[in-house]
Amino acid sequence: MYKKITVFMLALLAIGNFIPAIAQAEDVSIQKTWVRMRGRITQWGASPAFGWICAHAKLVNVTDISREWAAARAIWTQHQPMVSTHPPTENFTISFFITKLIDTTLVELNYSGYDFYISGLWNVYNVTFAYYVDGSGNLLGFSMTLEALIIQGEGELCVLNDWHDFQLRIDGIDLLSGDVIMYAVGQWEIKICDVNGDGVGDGKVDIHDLVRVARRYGSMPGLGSYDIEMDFNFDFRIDIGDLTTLAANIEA
Ligand SMILES: [Ca+2]
Ligand SMILES: [Ca+2]
Repeated sequence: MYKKITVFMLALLAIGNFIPAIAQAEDVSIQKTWVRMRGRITQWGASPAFGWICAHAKLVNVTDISREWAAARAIWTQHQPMVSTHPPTENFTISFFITKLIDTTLVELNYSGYDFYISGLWNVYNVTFAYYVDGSGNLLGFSMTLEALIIQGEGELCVLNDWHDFQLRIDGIDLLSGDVIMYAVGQWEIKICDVNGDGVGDGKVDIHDLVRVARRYGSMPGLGSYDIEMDFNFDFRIDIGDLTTLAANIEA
């Protein structure tokens, strides 16, 4: 009998120890922060450059354990703007550079003197498009060549001077830099396909975003009003693939 009581009391003690653990589990705090940044590339090493960079990130903190996600890509040329206001009248080529973050090491706000910071591995390519047009400026066809310059190079995107400037350092190429033209940091979800209102978005993906992307349908670097922010699959063309992605994300 004595043994039975002892066992029962030990069981109670064990339950007693277990209850606070459950109570603590209910105190889990989850904090989510979304970041969007878009910049204009103006400088590549000592030379002027023309292009854009865009980055999205999500920082999640679950009871002091951080998890991050980030996507970033950039496109730039050395000699010519990538947007054409008039249809081309003859065949032409355009050579440009692109980079894409392919693996993320660190994503932080207010880190080491920077307003926003992403480090990771980047691929860099030199891309050349040859466009064939008729006398009316209609695109008859094109060819693309892609030359890998850097594969999995270590690099970091740093936003500084109170979100005014950015620098993109990638091992093996010169420093890219320019101005931040838009950024958003919030506790609400910033959706990649929310691109209306000059790219700032309005918090939801709907017909307004679809119209904005559809207006750039068929545009490519150097041809029409190509916009990296709306080239969701980053295949250098705003086409049915991007519209399909947007349509799949439209909210009721
Ligand atoms: Ca929208
Ligand atoms: Ca595309």
